[in-house]
Amino acid sequence: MDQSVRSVLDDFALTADMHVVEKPVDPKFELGAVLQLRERDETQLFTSVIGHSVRVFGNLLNTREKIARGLGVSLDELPSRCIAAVEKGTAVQYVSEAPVQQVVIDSVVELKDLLPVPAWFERESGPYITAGVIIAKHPITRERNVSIARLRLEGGNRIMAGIAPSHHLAQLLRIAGSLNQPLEIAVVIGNHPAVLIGSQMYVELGYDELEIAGSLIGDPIRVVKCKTIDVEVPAEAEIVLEGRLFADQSIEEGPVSEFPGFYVYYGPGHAGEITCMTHRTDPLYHAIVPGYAAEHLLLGGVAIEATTCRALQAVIPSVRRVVITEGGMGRLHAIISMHRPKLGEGKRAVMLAMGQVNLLKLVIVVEDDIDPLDWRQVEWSLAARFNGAEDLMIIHGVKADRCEPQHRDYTVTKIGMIATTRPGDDTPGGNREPARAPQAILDMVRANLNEY
Ligand SMILES: Cc1cc2nc3c(=O)[nH]c(=O)nc-3n(C[C@H](O)[C@H](O)[C@H](O)COP(=O)(O)O)c2cc1C
Ligand SMILES: [Mn+2]
Repeated sequence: MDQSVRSVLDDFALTADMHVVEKPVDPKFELGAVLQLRERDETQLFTSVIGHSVRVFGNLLNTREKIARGLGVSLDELPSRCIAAVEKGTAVQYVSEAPVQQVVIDSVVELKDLLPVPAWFERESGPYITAGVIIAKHPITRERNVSIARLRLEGGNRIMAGIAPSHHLAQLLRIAGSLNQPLEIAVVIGNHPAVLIGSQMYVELGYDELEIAGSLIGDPIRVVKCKTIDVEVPAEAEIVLEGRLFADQSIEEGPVSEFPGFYVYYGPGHAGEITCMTHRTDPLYHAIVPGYAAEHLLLGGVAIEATTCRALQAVIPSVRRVVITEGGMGRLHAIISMHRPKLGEGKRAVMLAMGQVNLLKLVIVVEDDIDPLDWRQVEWSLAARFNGAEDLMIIHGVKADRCEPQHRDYTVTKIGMIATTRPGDDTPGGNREPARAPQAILDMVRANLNEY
């Protein structure tokens, strides 16, 4: 199958899920503002970016429907496909010729001239590459790691990478530093949805996220060796930057936006350089709004759902599904759907989920007779099946992630809400027996509803 993101854009265009912006736009703030104001609309393709010939697209995977479509599955199949991909990867396939190497620029003088990298928010101190999938190898085992981290352009060929210390990429950089080596990185821009989603899966260090990507689409990801470093990249991507990060050099970041939609102050980031760029003859540049915006939230959310659901199901088989909500910033709030949980089992699921994902702060457990993606139904569950005296969990002073917007000294209060039916409550004569027409009539009408 075609593993290019341009094939996905073409597919979206067929159903008017893509909009072409011909009006010239400034990559400084203006382009980002359009993407943000059209956060949940069609995918946007900017054909005239002031000062650049490279076209830019954004809001690619800004709905669950588009993520599913990009992976070639239905919306209903999306969760199980993601879980299956984490369970069993598909090894990459090595090729020697690659569209992403149609053009090779082996002396990078000024990145700002080469690429239309947007400046996003007023108080950030430079333009950021936000959809760069960074591929690096463990300095000793040579195992591959694939993840996204923001890269700020520092002038010339210099970059600053903002990487959470716990992420694998940061771990690899520390290992390289202990060996007095730089860490070679390939920054891949313009990726197929499978690579973007794969890059977000919470798996162990040493696990190659490109294998998850291959499994997501049932097709091994074709990779080609970089021109100047010992790293392989998806052959059908749009643009690759080859370079390295230096463990012993840092650059102060200043205010930077995060997924809650606020500025945060992380202090110094890692310094690096880009020394070679390869790309297709007419490359497309992917820009993801790096804040509280649907594409950023959903990419992480859909991946976190899969790994969390898998971890819960391993110990609580009645867990059916985990949804990480967009309102909860794609990181902080989860809905767990369970099939007729035993008394107390919902609370156990909440504790496991919070143990699994550091960021989770509010977890609501519902039954699998309602759709966890439909907030009206979740709220109905809270109204009908939740009793604050017994079903509310409040856990004070839990260690919080640095991104938690409410943290005090890096701790936060975590909340669990169990909105499920107590065993026995819904039996005939109980006070939560559902009122409905006879089942046979309901089934008959449902089957023939379009005749009425
Ligand atoms: C659009 C987008 C931007 C991201 N930016 C960053 C970032 O700047 N820094 C970071 O540490 N993680 C960032 N992430 C999250 C990581 O890519 C993600 O947690 C990944 O699973 C980490 O993988 P690793 O542990 O293999 O390095 C971003 C994710 C997305 C979807
Ligand atoms: Mn990893």
